[in-house]
Amino acid sequence: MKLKTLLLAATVVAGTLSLSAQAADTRLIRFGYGLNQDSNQGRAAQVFADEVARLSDGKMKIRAIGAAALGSDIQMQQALIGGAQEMMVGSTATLVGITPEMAMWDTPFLFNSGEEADKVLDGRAGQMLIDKLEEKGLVGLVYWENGFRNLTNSQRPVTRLEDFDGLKLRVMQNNVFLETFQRLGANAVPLPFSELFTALETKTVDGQENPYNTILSSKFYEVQKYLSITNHVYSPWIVTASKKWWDSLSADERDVLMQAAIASRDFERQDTRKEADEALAQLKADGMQVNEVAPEEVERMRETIKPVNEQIKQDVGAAVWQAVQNQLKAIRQGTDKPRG
Ligand code: TK8
Repeated sequence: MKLKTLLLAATVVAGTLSLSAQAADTRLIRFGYGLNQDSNQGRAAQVFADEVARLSDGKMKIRAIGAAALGSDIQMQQALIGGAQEMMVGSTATLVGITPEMAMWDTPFLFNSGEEADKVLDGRAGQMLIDKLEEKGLVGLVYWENGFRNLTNSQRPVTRLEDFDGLKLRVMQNNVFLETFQRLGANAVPLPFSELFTALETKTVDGQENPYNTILSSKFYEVQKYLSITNHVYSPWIVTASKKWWDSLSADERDVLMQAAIASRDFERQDTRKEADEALAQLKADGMQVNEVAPEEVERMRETIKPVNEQIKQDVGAAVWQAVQNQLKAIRQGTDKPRG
């Protein structure tokens, strides 16, 4: 019995040794994401993978795995926290269950442009929220652009506040989105993105909201007739790593990942903005009926959902809320000083 235990222990030790020897040669890193490979998310994941290979002379290898093949955003976040998966990119909105402060970015009509979002996300406020992830077992690297969200549905063009009445809309798994769309009069149904296409196709829900890029790359135009330009919120994506795993890396390895993440971010924002401009025309060509929403109707929507801001303020705390508002004020007055 004793001998058997000893032998077993020896085998385990040998196994562990050969595993770590292998790991020292090349580190295989699984990087999961939710959209298709042929999307702005997929293209930027590939840039990240290429940069990591280049900067590490091939010693670190990213395996980018899209289409939620590793799970929904929320499932992947749990895998990262537990150490079963190394990295991912996904919506900040789906992180709110773990880090309530992330709800800051769900504030309707917070940013007026992508450039404003870049400054705040890459600035002090963005970093404050990244820092909050650590105690939850995640390491935040950079924010990518998901983009300004617009509404699609299979029932009718949404041109006035009243058009939301009774529309069954899928929302992200997040209380701010749930409350926002309930206040607008919709019947809001939280669902993971990975289940969305089928839910639209089978008419389990009438509609959803996402940037033009995603409406195109996820082929929602095949199952949605109407696209209403609401631009109701700017969504970031965030690149995260498992803290358990991150803590096992050398300083050089972390440096490679951080540098590659920044390169992927800069590529992704440019690529996404360029695609967004072209995507709207493509969606029209694919048969979607597109309508703008008159400024006074946008204003009515904005007023209707204003109380949501009070809830967000409470959830994220005065320090975060004020840091964002102060920077936005400075940006709009032309007195903002870039970090670093
Ligand atoms: C992709 C999601 C997606 C988001 C959503 O995994 O869920 O609607 O906009 O980009 O994170």
